[in-house]
Amino acid sequence: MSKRMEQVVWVPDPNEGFVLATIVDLGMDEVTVQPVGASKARLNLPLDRIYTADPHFDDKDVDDNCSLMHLNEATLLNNVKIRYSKDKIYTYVANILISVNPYIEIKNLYSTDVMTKYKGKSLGVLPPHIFAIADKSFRDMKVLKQSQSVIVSGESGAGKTESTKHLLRYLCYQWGSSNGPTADQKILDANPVLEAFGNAKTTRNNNSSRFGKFMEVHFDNSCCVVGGYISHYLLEKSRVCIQSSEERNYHVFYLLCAGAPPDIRSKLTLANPDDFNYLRKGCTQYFTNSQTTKNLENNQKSQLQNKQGGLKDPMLDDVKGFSTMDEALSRLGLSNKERCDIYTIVAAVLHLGNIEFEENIESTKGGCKVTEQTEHSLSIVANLLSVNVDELRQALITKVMMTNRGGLKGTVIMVPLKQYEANNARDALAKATYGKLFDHIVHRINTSIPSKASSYYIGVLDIAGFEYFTVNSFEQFCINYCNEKLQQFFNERILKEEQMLYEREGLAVKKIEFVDNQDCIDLIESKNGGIFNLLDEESKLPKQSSEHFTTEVHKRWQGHFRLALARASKLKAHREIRDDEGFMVRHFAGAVCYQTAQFIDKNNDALHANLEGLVQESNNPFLQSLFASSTLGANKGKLNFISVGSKFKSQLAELMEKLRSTGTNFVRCIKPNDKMVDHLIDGGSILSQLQCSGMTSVLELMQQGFPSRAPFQQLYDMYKQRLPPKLAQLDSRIFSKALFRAVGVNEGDYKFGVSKVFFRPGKFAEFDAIMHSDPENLKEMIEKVQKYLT
Ligand code: AOV
Ligand code: MG
Repeated sequence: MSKRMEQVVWVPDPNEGFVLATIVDLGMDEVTVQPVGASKARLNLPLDRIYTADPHFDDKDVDDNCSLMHLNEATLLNNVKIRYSKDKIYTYVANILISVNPYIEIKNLYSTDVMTKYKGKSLGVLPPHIFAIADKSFRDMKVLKQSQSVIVSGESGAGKTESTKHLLRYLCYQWGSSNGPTADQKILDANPVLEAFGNAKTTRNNNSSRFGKFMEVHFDNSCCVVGGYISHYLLEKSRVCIQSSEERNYHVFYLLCAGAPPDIRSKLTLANPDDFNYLRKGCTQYFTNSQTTKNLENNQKSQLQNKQGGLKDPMLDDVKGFSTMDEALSRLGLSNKERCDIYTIVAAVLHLGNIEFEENIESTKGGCKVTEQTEHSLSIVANLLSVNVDELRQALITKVMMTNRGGLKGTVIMVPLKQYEANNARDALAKATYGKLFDHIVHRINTSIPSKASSYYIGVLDIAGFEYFTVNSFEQFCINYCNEKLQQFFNERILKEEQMLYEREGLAVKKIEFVDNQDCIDLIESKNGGIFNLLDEESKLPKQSSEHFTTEVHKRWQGHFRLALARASKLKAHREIRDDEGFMVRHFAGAVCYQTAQFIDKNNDALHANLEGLVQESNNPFLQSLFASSTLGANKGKLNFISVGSKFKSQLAELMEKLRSTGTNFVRCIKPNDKMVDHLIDGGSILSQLQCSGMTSVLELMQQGFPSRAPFQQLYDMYKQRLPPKLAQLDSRIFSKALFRAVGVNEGDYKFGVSKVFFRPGKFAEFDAIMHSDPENLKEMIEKVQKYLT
């Protein structure tokens, strides 16, 4: 006991994640600890909340966390922290890569020299790197003759999109052809375009992707890049009309105002972003042209530079941004006319936002009209969209409805809209138009990148991780649902692959169980009263209400472990929520309380019948084509409903099927702090990200198994130079066995498989230490090996 009492342990700490402490007293099921540090008081903790610290915890870090002695969340956090302080942003946990956003350009981390170094190297030969994962995917694809995917996850600003770009760049650099407008160049050109239209400045990330994507790089028989394909998910359309304070709309709006050549700007009547309602409701600073950008941003720029150590923020140059986007579009094969068509739609959306309405006091029917001051905007929009100005006006301020009363049954009537309804109609048109434009752009990029002769692909998934805010709405619900599915897949893969490996290698390791989250997935997606299903049902009712929908959810899932009343949630909401205003879901990564007020609205992708009719009959063929695939027309006057949830559900099912058919690699991105600055680490937040990404459960699994492994050949190669030539010629397996006996490794600490030797946690390091000990010791070892072999 007295020995244990001096033991150094990790104990939980709300700010730092874990802090060091010494054990003062061991009770029956509680431990008394003294945290290290002068002012800290003693704590009583349950036994399972303290973790033994590894020796040399204070400065020694390891490339692969699995080579530590004690595998748990505390030692992982410590290892990641120490590495980060040494600018080692990457760490492995077996084959999973953890990547911590440095918020600063680390010199020479992604140069072509480094790319060359990583080519063909097995994982673990060189320090952990995103390039190593790219290379592994490629080698797996080639050897196993199977497509591969890399799942990149993490919260907003953790570095997913940057990681994705490094992965794609590596693949294209190594196996693309180097000249001409080839597939690989087009894959790389897709990014600035997607970012212009789908990224925006938020409070969490100056270049936040507001959509998810799966980018495939296709290879032919001889493993050269021959094509690509992009799938996209859930563009945040609400941002087109409104942004939170300090946030911006999609980059492209500013790029166009600031960077488009004068002739385009005057044709589209674009000038200062401040002139537009859709750009005014958010960030207070705009970057109108190089000059004003400088003025407006000087303050912020220097702040950023102070904070980010001169990290260049591409956001600050909208002028350059425009030409980058425009040139990329052009290289992708879009003609001047096509690009102009696109910019015209973007401008139309901006002008649309400037149309305002007021109550129509002159009319006996009530309703509203376009204000005098904004008639001008109305005609600009009509002009840009090539629709008749009066038809546009009419479509914005009235609604077509089918009567179902008495003798008038089946008659189409025009119902005047109230002012706020007209505002909604205008915003709906803007969101729908922008959404369709985004779909078109992705589609257009896909048609531009050839994909013939493809044998296999490597797909990279860049999609937002689990999230919860003070107020959570439909967007969080969808993204967390997606993360439940990905988590299930992660568990399946990591555990299954681990177990398969043990089986293949003939190791008798008992099956490891994990918490299955299928019940949570069912709650959300079940055809039989799942939340999406209930929401669609509600949307089809003539009189919809979010209170009714919410009550139905509670009724259907009463008593289910995963669902609870919103007020059961201990999470802080802005205000108390009534039972019919929301619900709480117990996700794998924690409980989230959702407010359902806007679920019905946000779940509906359809436009008012007359607005859709208007754009479909436009004289602008491009606009017409954007809306061509819509389902309307036939059911004019009926309730229009296109379910966002159902679409996402089936897209996700398709994605999961793809992922299941590929070999997978995981990259977990971690955001070090909320301030977006370098060299600052918020331990508590990192710990919770590690937990949310399932990393801590992987460690639990590994701790029970044999996490470090080395192929016989690799062991052999590792120690070859230290052996006499005669020994170095032996069969690697026989040699390894003799070596293990000679070194005297404890029987329980390792297992021999068919091609590898497996070590219990931390044991490989011990073994390696012996092998690298003083020459006398080694000599003795070699003599022993020789003795065993004769
Ligand atoms: P995200 O994709 O995970 O957020 P990003 O990849 O956009 O995050 O990264 C956010 C910012 O962090 C970038 O704009 C860079 O300034 C910086 N950064 C990320 N990775 C690196 C790196 N490896 N080296 C240097 N700086 C980096 V979101 O899309 O918001 O969920 O929706
Ligand atoms: Mg992103």
